[in-house]
Amino acid sequence: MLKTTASRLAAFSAGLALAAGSAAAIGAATATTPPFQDCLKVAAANAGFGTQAMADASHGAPPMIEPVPGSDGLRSQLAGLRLAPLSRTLTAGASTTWRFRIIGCDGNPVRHFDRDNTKLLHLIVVRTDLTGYQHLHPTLGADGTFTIELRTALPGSYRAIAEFVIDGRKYVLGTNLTTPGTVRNIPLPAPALEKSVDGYDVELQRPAQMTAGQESQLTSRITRHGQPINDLEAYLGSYGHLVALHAPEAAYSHVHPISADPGSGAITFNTELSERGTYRLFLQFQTHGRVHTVAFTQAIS
Ligand SMILES: [Cu+2]
Repeated sequence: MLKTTASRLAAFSAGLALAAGSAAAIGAATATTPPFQDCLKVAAANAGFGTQAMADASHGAPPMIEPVPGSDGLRSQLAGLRLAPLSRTLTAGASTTWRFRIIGCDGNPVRHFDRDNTKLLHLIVVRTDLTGYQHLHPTLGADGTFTIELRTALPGSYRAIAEFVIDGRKYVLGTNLTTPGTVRNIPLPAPALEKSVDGYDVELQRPAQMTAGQESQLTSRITRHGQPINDLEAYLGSYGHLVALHAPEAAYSHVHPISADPGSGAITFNTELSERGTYRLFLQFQTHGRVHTVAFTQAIS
């Protein structure tokens, strides 16, 4: 708990320093991480993870793999794994080929990943003011190098957050990237329960009180011209994907959909957001082969 708080504070003050000026000087500013761990200790600590996923699958529900503790995306190292970027600098308004590896506790790139929601690795890229959200799927090369074309519209400091499964265990690691230039941070939009995107209106239904560390259900209802949509398509194996990022340090929670009614445009998620304060929720859904992304600011007490 103390370690978590310390690393969040470190990430927060790094964010403040960046907000004050150019993003060019970010360098190696990442959340503080515990020293690299011994492989045997890691294996012992991880023993038992993955059994829950198998139990869920045996009851006919989609397998839900709970992340390894500490998978909040604030760390670049966790449980013997390390997110290692080959570069950290992007270009405003242009595409940059970004490469990274997941280094195992033997010091070599991991080359075998389990598919999770149809993909080998899910990459979230977001500016530290939580604008410019992207959800991407890098290509894995035979040598364990992931490659993705990254395009950032605006200068600033970005978090790249990788979510992946190895040997039935899910991990979330993060790192900082920089798009040099003059940074103008955009204030977080006010909390709202209705947002529109690409001609769709999305209403978020939530309990009046959402408490940090307690499970609650969120339902998104999608309408078009005032009518519930009936053409929701599966995207990455489910009807909706919700990512919650805590402001301002972009601590990551992936939220599982628990039910969806594609004929009425309703998707329900089980959330357990661990921190008080403000979250930015990014909902993605697909219609007619196109993915739509809508974001909500929400307060958690
Ligand atoms: Cu993904």
